Amino acid sequence: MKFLILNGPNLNLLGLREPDIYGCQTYQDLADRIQAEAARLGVEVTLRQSNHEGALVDDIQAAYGTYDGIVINPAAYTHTSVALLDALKAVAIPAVEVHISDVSQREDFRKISYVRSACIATIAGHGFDGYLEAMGLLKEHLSHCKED
Ligand code: CA2
Repeated sequence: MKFLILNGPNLNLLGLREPDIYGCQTYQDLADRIQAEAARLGVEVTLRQSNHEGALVDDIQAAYGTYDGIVINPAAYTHTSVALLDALKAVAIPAVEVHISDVSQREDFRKISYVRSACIATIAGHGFDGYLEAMGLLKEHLSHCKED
């Protein structure tokens, strides 16, 4: 089972600013935790981060036929991007939307997610654990699919 873990703009800056919202740990710490969880679950993961909407669309398109699941934190593009929504719908790979912070408790514009309707679940406000929960959820979802 192969998962693509996609992170959007500015998430490469984790740990450097706004620790009250995003915590003190860095993007590399996140990557290490994801790799450790992948080993525990027995799945393969590829991590990608981009500050560019088109590059994220390219990554989603390229996932078709290669990856079984996508974990995506589109960051600010969550609240603006029809392009990411369309790409997720086009490839139809089971995807889970993750947010480190609880977007439902922040500014109104963060309550809107364009990608949500293309995802099987949204996990928000669980910090880095949300990514690990998303991987477990995808694994469970895909195992059920294979039984059908
Ligand atoms: O809570 C999340 O995971 C977000 O997707 C993070 C995005 C934000 O635009 C979404 O509304 C919620 C922002 C990521 C920026 O990350 C930073 C990391 C360190 C310093 C500054 C920003």
